[in-house]
Amino acid sequence: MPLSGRWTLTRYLIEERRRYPGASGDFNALILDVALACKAIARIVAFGPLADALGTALPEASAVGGEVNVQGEVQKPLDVLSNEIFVRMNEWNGHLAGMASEEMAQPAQIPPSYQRGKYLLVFDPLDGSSNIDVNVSVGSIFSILRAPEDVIASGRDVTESDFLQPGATQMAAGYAIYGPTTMLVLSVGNGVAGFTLNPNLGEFVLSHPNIQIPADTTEFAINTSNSRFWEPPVKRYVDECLAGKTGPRGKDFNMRWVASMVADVHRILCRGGVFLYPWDAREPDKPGKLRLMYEANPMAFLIEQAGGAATNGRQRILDLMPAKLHERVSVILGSKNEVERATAYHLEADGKTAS
Ligand code: P6P
Repeated sequence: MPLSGRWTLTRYLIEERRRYPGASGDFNALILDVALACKAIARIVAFGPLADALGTALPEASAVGGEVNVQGEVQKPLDVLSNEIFVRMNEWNGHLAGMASEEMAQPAQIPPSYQRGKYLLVFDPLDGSSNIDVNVSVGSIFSILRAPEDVIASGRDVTESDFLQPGATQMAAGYAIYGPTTMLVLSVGNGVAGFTLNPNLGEFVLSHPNIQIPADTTEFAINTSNSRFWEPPVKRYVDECLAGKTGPRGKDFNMRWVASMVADVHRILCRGGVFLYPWDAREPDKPGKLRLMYEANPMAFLIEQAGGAATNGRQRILDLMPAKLHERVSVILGSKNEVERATAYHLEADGKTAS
């Protein structure tokens, strides 16, 4: 039985590993390196504009995997610097066949001086970074896939197509949220656990052992300034929420929009809710704003593992077959009954019925 407030992330991973007696420990070690990268980013984010003035060094990053090429000062945009931290703190560990990130057009190869492993790491190193300047919570999102068998066997360079796997194949997904506290929220396929960074120990300590999302909610999250660009089923769903007790829902709703996906999803994991970033007519050629591989898929994995649902309005997000590494997708995720209702409205509008 996980002991909240007592187990570290390491203890949790070791206990989870008991389900796989033949496991080598590589998977756990990779997750711990990802967690270390998040701790390094948390430290930089915490200094905000002061980091530049104080020339804050990056001890964690510079001590691991060679020189950090920004001389320790946060003089680069934080999201680019966060990307470099993820790459530097994972490229050397021998567990990865390759990496892909929102900040890199092409996948990153593991340098020939390092051993290559069997996993692929996909990440958005600093999501919501536009909120940094106004001190609103931001986060890092990550997803771990198994590399194709021929990549593992040959140790060859990875290509974009090696990453194009449906979200249902993820072996783990999680995010770090840099807020009043720094937390790591993780699933290795057996539910969702939340860890709070103990600043005195520098350890992620289990604080939310088994996160579950209520099937119903009275809270929705969407950027309503886009309402004139929405499809009719989105408008119908949101208008019914706004009508509250006076409308077909018969109950009042509350609205939240942080404009930082990690913060909005974290709130939903903690107390329920539904998050929508649908297609809109502003850029009709784009299926949505959010990215499938390193935003929607990891978040959908967590949400489903916590008993929620996640669709693109018509299909389960984790079933979608990616065609491009940086492709975008519409996202409706959160409390199961609300996601199913909003999805049913889309299918009804298409002349179909929910399966
Ligand atoms: P908007 C942040 O830039 C982000 O990618 C997500 O974290 C967030 O949910 C969304 O965009 C906010 O978008 O259009 O409301 O600024």
